[in-house]
This record gives sequence, structure tokens and C-alpha cells, in this order.
Amino acid sequence: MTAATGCATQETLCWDFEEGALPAGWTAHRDEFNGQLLVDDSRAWSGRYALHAKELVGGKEGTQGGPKKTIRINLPAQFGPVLWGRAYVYTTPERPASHAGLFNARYPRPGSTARAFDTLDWYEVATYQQKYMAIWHPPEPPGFPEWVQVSNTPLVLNAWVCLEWLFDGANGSHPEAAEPRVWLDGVELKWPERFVFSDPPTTVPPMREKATDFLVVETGVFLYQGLSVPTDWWIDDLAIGKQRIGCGHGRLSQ
Ligand SMILES: [Ca+2]
Repeated sequence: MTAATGCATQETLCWDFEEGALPAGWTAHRDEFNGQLLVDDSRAWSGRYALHAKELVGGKEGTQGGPKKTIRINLPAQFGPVLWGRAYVYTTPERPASHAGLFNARYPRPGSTARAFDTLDWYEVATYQQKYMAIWHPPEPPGFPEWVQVSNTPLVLNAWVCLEWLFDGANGSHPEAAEPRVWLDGVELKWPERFVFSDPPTTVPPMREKATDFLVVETGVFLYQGLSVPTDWWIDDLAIGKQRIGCGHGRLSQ
């Protein structure tokens, strides 16, 4: 919670992980297959510590089910329908082919009083087939039919990247919530592959229901298919706000 996180405005929520342990408010969520999610000092973008998804492995590529290690936190009340995020992410040693979620944010369905995690619509930032991806989902399970956008930008290995995302669940006067947008080191990603995923398959896109308030966010790494190569991710200087946070602060605390 220092200036090094790039969090200038009070409304922005920031986590630099310099406590050396899971920050206040976060709770363990998913824990499937092998590996660990912890805060450690093995690699950091800023300071000494980062969130580390360590040696995740399990299942087989092409088969549903994979390692999932995540944490979640409830947002302040009346967060609003527009969520900007920013995180520095480091991935090694190989690019997973499987769907690897990194961050998601969830909100109640229009007119619904349900607040349980599995009743919420959600946006997601991930990688898939070794490229960056963003998705809008109905409640999980099953989380589909979902609107999938796959970029033509390969997942960056063995280097820190700054990922930013915009989940605009209001989308002005449009009848549906906006498609997710993602930036890599300040450059907005393009989505040459866009499709509906469902099981069984459908060609009918989901209605992206509009948001009133984002309620809860989840981070860590969650593979929806198997991962046969033990893989590490680090996430540092995670920030969430109602306005764009940006990447420009540099490694001020080193
Ligand atoms: Ca840090």
C-alpha cells in the first residue's frame, strides 16, 4: 500500500504483497490439482514480494480439469459497474495451451438479490492456446455459454509484463455490458478470434447482462484444462479501480 504500487487515488485498491503474506481481506478460494499459491520473495516486480503460483501441474491438455489455485476478495459496497485493473505478471517456463485464468470480477445478475459466488455474472482475463484472452461469462458453474475473445499476441515468457483490463458492465446506453478490453504494456490487444463457447456447443452468443456493482474479484491461476509442464506465475502490484491505473510508475521501491 505504498506509492510504489502506482496507486495515487484513494479509490484505487492496491496490493504490492510486501507484507510477505496474503494481504488482509483475501481468502483462499480454489485449490485443485498440484502446486501452491503463496506470497514469497522468489521474484518480484517491485519491492521484495509477489503473489506466486508455484509449480502448478495436473491433468492433461485437451481434457477438462486442471490446476487451480486462487484467492478472492470482496470489493467495497457500491463499487460500481466499471472496473479497471492492472497487474504485473511473469510466466515461466512454457506457454500453456490450456485456458489459464489470471483475474476475474463478478457482479449480480440484473434484478437478482442473489450474492453467492456461483450466482454472479463475470468477466475474466486469461491466456489460451499460448495467447492472451478475455471472456464474459454467465454464472459458474457452468460459466457458459461464454463470449470468448482470443488475441493474436503470444503470452510473454520469462519477463514481467503489465496487463491492464477494463470491464465496463454499464456500457452507457447500450443494451448489453461491454466486451472486455485488455492492454499489454500499454498497447490494447486485438481479438481476431471471437466465438461462443458452450458445452454442448451453441452459436447463440450470451446476452451480456449489465452490472450495477462489481462485488468480488479473484486472482491467482486457474486452468480449466490440464497442465503437464509444471509452470510458475508471479503477480505483483495488483490494482483495481474505477478509472484507468496505468503502468507507468516503474520499480520505485527497489
Ligand atoms: Ca511486491
